[in-house]
Amino acid sequence: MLNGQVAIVTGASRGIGKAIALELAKHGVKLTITGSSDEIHRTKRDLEDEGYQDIFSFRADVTKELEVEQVVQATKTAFGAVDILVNNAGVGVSKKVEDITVEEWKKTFEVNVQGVFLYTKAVTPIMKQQQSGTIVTLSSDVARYSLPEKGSLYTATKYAVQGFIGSVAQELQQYGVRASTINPGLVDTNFGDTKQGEAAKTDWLKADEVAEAVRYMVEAPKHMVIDEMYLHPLCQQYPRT
Ligand code: NJP
Repeated sequence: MLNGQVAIVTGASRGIGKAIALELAKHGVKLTITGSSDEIHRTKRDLEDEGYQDIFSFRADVTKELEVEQVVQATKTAFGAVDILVNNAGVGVSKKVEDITVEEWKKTFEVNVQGVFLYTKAVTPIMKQQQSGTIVTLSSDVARYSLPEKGSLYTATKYAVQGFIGSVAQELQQYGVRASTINPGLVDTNFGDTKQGEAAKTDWLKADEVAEAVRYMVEAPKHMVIDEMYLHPLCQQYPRT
């Protein structure tokens, strides 16, 4: 069902984004992948080593409007469409509120919120013209259950993302365009200042499990929208609301 479709995946240098790129490639999706470092080209090479083709990698910062527009236009020119956008790039800051600097506040909002806005804005005219498209944004479980400690900044960005996508979804549904969030709990990656594979993270979700959930969302029949998907490891405690 996804075979031949075209996707842009942001933040695919490693972690969840790289796993999403691999999962979509396995299902025949043509890919544009981005990251802000040259590591993104390694992801392309790794995918090609596994036999996948039709992959463009761009070193492009999600906070820079011009770079975002170039990525989206280059994708449309090369592949003729943009069927799927996965807003995955994100950063985490874990600090007590009194220790957060204004620079950290702005930077985190720029990547986690403005980056989602810029890519969503850039693909919208294309998807409206196509009368189809799916936008999946990596939000977080913290968008419902605020992080209890050192999490105010990160939590604030994901609440913003949740509100933005919730509104965009309603704006675009009349054009056949779907917009959703996926809201994982703890995932074993190098996110923030953590290290993938640490012993304490053995029972956390794995990046490829989140990637499978993203694929399930984009593969849903065109008349069906999965608005949000919350998933978390069984070991993670939640305040249930
Ligand atoms: O993070 P990590 P995850 N422009 O740090 C890229 C959410 N999430 O995979 O720029 C473009 O391994 C960076 O590439 P590079 C989380 O909020 C996670 O765990 O080349 N790209 C890298 O590829 C985030 O939205 C957990 O260094 C930029 C990628 O982003 C998403 O899942 C829980 C960039 C980050 O890879 C992926 O997180 C949760 C920029 N300016 C939600 N800045 C979790 N891990 O537990 C960074 O609820 N990147």
